Amino acid sequence: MVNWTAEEKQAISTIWAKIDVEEVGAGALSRLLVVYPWTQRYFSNFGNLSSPRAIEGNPRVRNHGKKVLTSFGEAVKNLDNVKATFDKLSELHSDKLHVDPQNFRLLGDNLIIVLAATMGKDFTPEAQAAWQKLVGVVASALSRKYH
Ligand code: HEG
Repeated sequence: MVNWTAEEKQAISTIWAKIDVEEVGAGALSRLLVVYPWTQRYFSNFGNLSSPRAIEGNPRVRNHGKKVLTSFGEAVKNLDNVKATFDKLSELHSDKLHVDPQNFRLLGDNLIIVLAATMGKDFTPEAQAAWQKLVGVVASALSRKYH
């Protein structure tokens, strides 16, 4: 059970309200695929991923990034219940997609970097700390059904 302070909850929802889900979701997934190219293996049906420009301009990457961050938003709305919120999704990533759970952390790191770049001064150290905690909680919730 994770405990959130009122300040952490506030910091998370303040930033979330400012996020363009498509832009930030696409940015985080694109960076993941560029910085950690072995993550491309899960998206072999997405077409051209042969260069950073191809990845950033790939509509399927964009669409999937939006889908992932929209889903991430369920954690924002259910901060006290993130594990149960991602039960089914954890099963899917484990049993069907066979995604190495280490990649959830790498995606979280890239999300933080994109937030820092897009939010500028709004992404205070306190806001970063709360988001850093959130991406960790999401990664562990998604890793729960691996066995
Ligand atoms: Mg995953 C599908 C959420 C990280 C690879 N991911 C999905 C779907 C959601 C989702 C909502 C659609 C599920 C459905 O169709 O029912 N993913 C999600 C979250 C996070 C995450 C919330 C982390 C915050 N995913 C993630 C990572 C990888 C990955 C790090 C691989 C490096 N996801 C993946 C693949 C699919 C999904 C390959 C299927 C894509 C497709 O074929 O369309």
